[in-house]
Amino acid sequence: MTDFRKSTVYQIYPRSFYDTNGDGFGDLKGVTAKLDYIKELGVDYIWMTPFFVSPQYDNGYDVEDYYNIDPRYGTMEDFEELSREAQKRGIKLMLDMVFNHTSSNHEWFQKALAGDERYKNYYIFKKGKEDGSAPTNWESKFGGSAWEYVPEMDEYYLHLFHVKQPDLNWDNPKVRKEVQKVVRFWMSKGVKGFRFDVVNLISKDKFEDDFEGDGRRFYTDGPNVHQYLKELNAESFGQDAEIITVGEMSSTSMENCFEYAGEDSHELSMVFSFHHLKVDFMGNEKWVLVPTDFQKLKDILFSWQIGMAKNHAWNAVFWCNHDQPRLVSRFGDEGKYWKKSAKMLATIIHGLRGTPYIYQGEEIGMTNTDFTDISQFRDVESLNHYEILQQKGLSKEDAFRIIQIHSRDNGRTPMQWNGENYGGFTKGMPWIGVNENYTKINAQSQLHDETSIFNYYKKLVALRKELDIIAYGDIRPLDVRHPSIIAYERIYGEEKMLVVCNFYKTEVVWDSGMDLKGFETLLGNYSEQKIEESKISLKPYEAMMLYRKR
Ligand code: TEU
Ligand code: CA
Repeated sequence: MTDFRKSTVYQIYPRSFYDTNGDGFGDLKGVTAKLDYIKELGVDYIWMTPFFVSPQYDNGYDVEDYYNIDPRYGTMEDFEELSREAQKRGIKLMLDMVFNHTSSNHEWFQKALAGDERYKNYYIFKKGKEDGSAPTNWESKFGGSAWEYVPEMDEYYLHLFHVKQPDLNWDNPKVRKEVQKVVRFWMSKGVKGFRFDVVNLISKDKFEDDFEGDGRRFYTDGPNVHQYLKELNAESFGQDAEIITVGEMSSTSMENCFEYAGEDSHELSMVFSFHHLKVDFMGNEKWVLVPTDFQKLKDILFSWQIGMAKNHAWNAVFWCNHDQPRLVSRFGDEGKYWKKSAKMLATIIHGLRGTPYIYQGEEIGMTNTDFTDISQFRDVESLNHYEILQQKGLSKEDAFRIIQIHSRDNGRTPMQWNGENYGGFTKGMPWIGVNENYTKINAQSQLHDETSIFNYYKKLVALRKELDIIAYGDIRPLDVRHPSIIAYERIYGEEKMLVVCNFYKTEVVWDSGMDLKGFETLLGNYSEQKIEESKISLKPYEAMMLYRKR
């Protein structure tokens, strides 16, 4: 049995991965076709974002039928073939379960709208205020009110996300049973991993106006969330010790994560939290342009590392996913130091305590989109906020600039496989533009280049398997206040590992304050490391992992 603490997960956004039938959408057969590539990277799991039947208002996070595959992505036979082929290669599948909400096309919601009380109770319908306005002033994460009025019922339903994504009522035991059934169905198909979408939002507490924020404090980490997760665990995935789970935790608190991902809490194996990725936000406000707060990034990363370890809880560690801009564009350098900075950023994450996740294209250093016009964007969140920003008084140009930087579409342009048309993603017309830099940045050109970003990731994945210290060692942050260095030490018995990275392009000499005699280099993004007594000289974006047996 693979120990998930030694494992690495590769995330696939199937619609942008590889298209086998020329309709411009990636598909399940496309994932099967690329399994050897994934195997080459050495990862243990593939997390695939939702490919269930869906009208695709939110690219599959609006599920209409949890038991069937959307024809756009293929068939159940395609899924079974993928599962078999993955298994042959020692790769397990992790599916994405979206249970905070369904699509408004879901049979349950349709019945609810038709007046069936049983199904009305599956969702959160409320009367408006006395003046007829929405029950609370909560905002949808995609912009606008979180409530939608249904005239026939004279009631509103809650949608924390898209208006086509009504929130489920987890306080109804029937809903919880339905959800358990879905998980068991996919377990019966041999699935060994589950990612639960925004699962800390399932227990809504008080339906009150929020005069301090957008409402999130009334539904985040709600009062029954732990109980519901323990129940889901007991009634489904907890019955198979091989299954690993990760909860996507929106605006969560660390204290809650001790329990969500605690060794003995019987909830989930690990959690995604996002605080370390809000370091280029203004508080919770994403639609602004502010420089990265490096100190904040370190403080958050390290406090989670230490806090979770102390409380015997496990982190998922990551920079990227389908909701995030591309890593090199965001925290590195797309230009001269593209390769160096991509490797440096990878080093930071892959040396940490936790299970690392690599998002498709990250391993070849893909960059943000090169879109020049709003019509090229597809994501509903981006399009909504483009309008909202202008309503707030921003010019078209300023609003566009913000979308360019923060849009989720940055992470959703097609995987760049080779130098052929559309980066080899499709023979048809891709559903979203391919970045023109595919001639330079593509998988094919990196596979056989020892110095490529791909091969660097491959080494990081292998090292975690080889060295127990990476998986199990304690962590101690070093020189946390340093303005350009991020460094930490891992400790495991007599062994020590040192991770030192220059986050910027200015060369710097760092005094570690310790005797570095006996340390050997495990990995670095320059061919030689300059270490003298306690000092390390770091070139632009230099990163290294050093190791000493005792
Ligand atoms: O995302 C949850 C979420 O709150 C954010 O990632 C959000 O999409 C964004 O940061 C807002 O600025 C999950 C999925 O990963 C995402 O793709 C879905 O759209 C969302 O849930 C709804 O299911
Ligand atoms: Ca296709």
